Amino acid sequence: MTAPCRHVGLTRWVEEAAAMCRPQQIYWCDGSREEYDRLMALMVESGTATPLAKRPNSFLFRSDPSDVARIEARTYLSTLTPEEAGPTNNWIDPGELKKTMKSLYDGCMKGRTMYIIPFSMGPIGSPLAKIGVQISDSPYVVCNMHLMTRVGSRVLEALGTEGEFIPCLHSIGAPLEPGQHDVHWPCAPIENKYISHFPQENLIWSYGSGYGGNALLGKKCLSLRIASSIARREGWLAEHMLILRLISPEGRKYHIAGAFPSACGKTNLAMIQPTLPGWKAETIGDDICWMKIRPDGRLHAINPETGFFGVAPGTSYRSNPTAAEMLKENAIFTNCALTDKGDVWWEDTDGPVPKHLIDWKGWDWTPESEEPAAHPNARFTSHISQCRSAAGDWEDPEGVPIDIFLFGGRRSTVIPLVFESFSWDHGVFLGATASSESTAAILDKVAPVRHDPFAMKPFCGYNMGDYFLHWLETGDRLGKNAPRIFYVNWFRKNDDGRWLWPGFGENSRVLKWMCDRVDGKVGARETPIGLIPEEEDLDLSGLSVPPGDMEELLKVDTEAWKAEYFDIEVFFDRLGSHLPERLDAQRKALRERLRHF
Ligand code: OXD
Ligand code: MN
Repeated sequence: MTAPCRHVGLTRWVEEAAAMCRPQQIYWCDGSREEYDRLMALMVESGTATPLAKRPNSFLFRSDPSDVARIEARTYLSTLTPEEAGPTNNWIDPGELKKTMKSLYDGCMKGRTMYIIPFSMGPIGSPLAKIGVQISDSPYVVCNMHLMTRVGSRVLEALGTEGEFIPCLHSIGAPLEPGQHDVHWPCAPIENKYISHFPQENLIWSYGSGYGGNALLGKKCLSLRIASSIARREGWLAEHMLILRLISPEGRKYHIAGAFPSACGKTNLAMIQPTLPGWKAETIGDDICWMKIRPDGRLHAINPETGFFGVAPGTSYRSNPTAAEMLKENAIFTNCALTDKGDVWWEDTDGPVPKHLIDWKGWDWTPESEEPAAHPNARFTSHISQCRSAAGDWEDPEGVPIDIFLFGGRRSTVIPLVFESFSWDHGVFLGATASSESTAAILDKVAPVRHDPFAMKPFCGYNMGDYFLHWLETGDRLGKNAPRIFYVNWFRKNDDGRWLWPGFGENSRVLKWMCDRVDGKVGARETPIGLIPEEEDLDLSGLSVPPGDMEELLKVDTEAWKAEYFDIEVFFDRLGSHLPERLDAQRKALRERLRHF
């Protein structure tokens, strides 16, 4: 196909990539519905996609068992010096990394089509949006990008002849020789997978994986790793946060941005159905949030994506009725199990466990089988237009003004249900010291509890210490307009392993306390770790929590916090001279408060 593109720089980059990767053909994506249907039909014909009889226009994919999640050990931040990447990123010298990857890219698209996917993160033309162009040899990636971003000709038009774009080169790393039979999920072996970022050039090179954040390069690679480094230079924030609007019975709107590591219920919270009478919630985004200080002096947020790439296991009418409805049609499923009636299934969904399934690896499965039927990181992809809780103005190019920041993680002990920071600096300290128990969204084995500052450990595109400083300085610029900062933990358990808090829609009670704090309507008790509600400050009407559980949920166990404190100290020490003094002061202040409590 001849290039529909008048942009000399883009045309040249595509020609260079084609000369290196040597595809059989080049195809420029127009982003149309017809294109989506045609590529899906091709994948059904080749056996890669299974149409689902029970869900109109929905398809199941099964990946290679080596390609099921983000691989942090194969993800690189190739800044000029290791110090710029900092101790939380994997670093390789850019020259060396490019040399290795060029030899992998050499001829890697033989026998395949090279798709050129122009895309916009953020509404086209928004002052907060960025344009990227992904080159990929995966039609699965093209279809997912259609749902997750704004793809095609209208992006090329916005780019014009010399607009700025972020080049994203992706190959599954599985050339096809003439006559060679293709497999259902071609990819490269683990040791040849590279997800590489070159922040100095705003460049992304990904090789060997076709899965999720490794391959849909607009998401984690562009919108978080590269965007966070651009945001630091340009004075804004690119964050791993959901965006939620809460509306009180009186019609007052509160905007919440929340950072949680993957598999901490972020999508569920973004689609919460408040149980408190009269309260409503609207979804603006479930994963990524770009924020800029606008002329009103407040921090405005947009969701740069257009869809959800959510974890399927655990999604049900109980945990997330909005998602359960959303997935009834027009969805892509990856690594879920298949029922005999042509539906998808996963662990912890509604209804009885089927007597027979085809599991995510394509094998027969029965309830006696030892392994789960769906992979724990099985995913759904769905466009936001399918989501009944999506705010009518979710795409407003000006974004929404943020009132509240939430940090959190999955911790069965120690961390109370909710507390508020004493100040902006203390709030940044809470974000910086956030931790969570390990999840299935990453392939690598990690410690049972790991520090995941701002839920950005895998996604921060520069030195984490400098990132903390950027947050502190953003607070200085916001002054009295700075959002309030809270920390939550929905995942506390008692000694017998029973959940202490019902979670899901009931979390609205905790969110209401925050809104009331913003409006100065409700009190809090000062503790060494922050401001905690008294039981009577929370609206618990109509909720029956077993006696003693609320006390446990709102308790500060000083001895356990002293142990927690030492972990923080060890983590902060790793940042060396990049740890901002103001955060070190927060650390010392916590130590003093714990000592005197
Ligand atoms: C995600 C993640 O997939 O954070 O959103 O892992
Ligand atoms: Mn995420």
